[in-house]
Amino acid sequence: MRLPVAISALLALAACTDRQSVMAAHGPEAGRVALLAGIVFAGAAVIMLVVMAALWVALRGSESQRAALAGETAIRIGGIAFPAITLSVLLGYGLWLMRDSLADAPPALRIEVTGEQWWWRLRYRGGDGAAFAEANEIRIPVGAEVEFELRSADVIHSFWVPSLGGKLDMIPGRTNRLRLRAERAGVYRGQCAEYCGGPHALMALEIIAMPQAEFAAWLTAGRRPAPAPAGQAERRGAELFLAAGCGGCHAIRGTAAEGAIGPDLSRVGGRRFLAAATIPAGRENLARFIAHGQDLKPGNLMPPFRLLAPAELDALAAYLVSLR
Ligand code: HEC
Ligand SMILES: [Cu+2]
Repeated sequence: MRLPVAISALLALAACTDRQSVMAAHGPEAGRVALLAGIVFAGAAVIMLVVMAALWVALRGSESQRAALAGETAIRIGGIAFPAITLSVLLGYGLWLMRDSLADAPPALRIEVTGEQWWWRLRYRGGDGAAFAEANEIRIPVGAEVEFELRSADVIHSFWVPSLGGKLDMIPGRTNRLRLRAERAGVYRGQCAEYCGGPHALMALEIIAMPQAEFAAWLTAGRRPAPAPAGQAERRGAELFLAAGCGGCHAIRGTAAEGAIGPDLSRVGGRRFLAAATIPAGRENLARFIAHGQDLKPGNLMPPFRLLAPAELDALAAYLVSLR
C-alpha cells in the first residue's frame, strides 16, 4: 500500500510548474541560491543516512558496538567536532558564494519597487528619459543587470521571485537593493513572502523578461501619455472614470486623473493580471473587479463600485483595456 501512495505523491509533485520555483533557476543570482541549496540538501541526506545507521546500531547492534556509540569519542567527534567544522565551512562558503550580489558597477536599469498593502508600486528610472510609474507587472530586458530598489509604504513586505534570485525584505524607512538578471526571455512569478495582513496571500507579481529591442520600445512608449479613448464606449468610460472619482486614487498619464493611492493605470490594458497577479486581465474581469473587487480579493483597499450599471462598468472596462 505504501509504495503506490509514495509513487502517486511523486507524480503529484511532478505537476509543479517552474514558473515560481527555486529549483528552476533562470539567472545567476538564483543559480547561486540553487547551488547552495543543492549542497545543503545533499549533505543533509548523507548525514541523515549516517544518523539512521547509528540508530540501527543503537537498537540492534552488539553490546560492544552500542558501548562504542555511547562512548565519549563518538560524542566528541559526532556531536562537537563534526557540526562545528561543517557549519563553519558552510558559512564561509555561503558568504563567498553570495559575494557577487554586492557588486557595485552601475546597473543597466533601476526600478523602484514599493510594497503597498497589497500590491506593488513601480517606478522606472535610468536610461535617458523621465521616470514613470507602473504597477504589479515588472518588465525587464533579457540579459541585463537590473537593480531593484525595495521600499515599503506601510508594513514589512518581502520581494521574492524564486527563479531569478533570493528574497529580500521591504522594510519601512529603509531602501534595500537587489540585483537580478534574467538569462532568457520569459515570465517569472513572484510573491510577497512576509505576512503583511489581510489579503497577503493575494499579493503576487510577475517579472516579464523581454528581448532588449522589444523592451526599449516598451520603455519609450511608457513615457508617453496614455492613448486617447478611440471609440464611443472608450470615451464614455474615460468620462465615467473621472466622474466616479477613480482619479482620486488612480493616475492615468496625460489625463486629469492624478491620484496616487492606488496603482497607476496608464497601461493597465497591457497587463496579464489585475490586482497583483491574482485575477487574469481582460474586459469582463476588469468590470467584475471594479464592482466586486471585495469578493475577488477580500480586504483590498479599493472600495467596490456596486452602484455602477452593467453598461457603465463595461464602458469603464473598455476604456481601461485600451490603455496599453
Ligand atoms: C479609495 C481609492 C480608490 C478608488 C476611489 C478607486 N480605486 Fe481602484 N484601486 C485602489 C487600490 C488600493 C487598488 C489595489 C488593489 C489591490 O490589488 O490590492 C486598486 C486597484 C484597481 C485596479 C487593478 C489595477 C492593477 O494594476 O491590477 C483597477 C483596474 C482599478 N483599481 C480601477 C478603478 C476604477 C475604474 C475606479 C473607479 C470606478 C477605482 N479603481 C477607484 C484604490 C482605489
Ligand atoms: Cu505580504
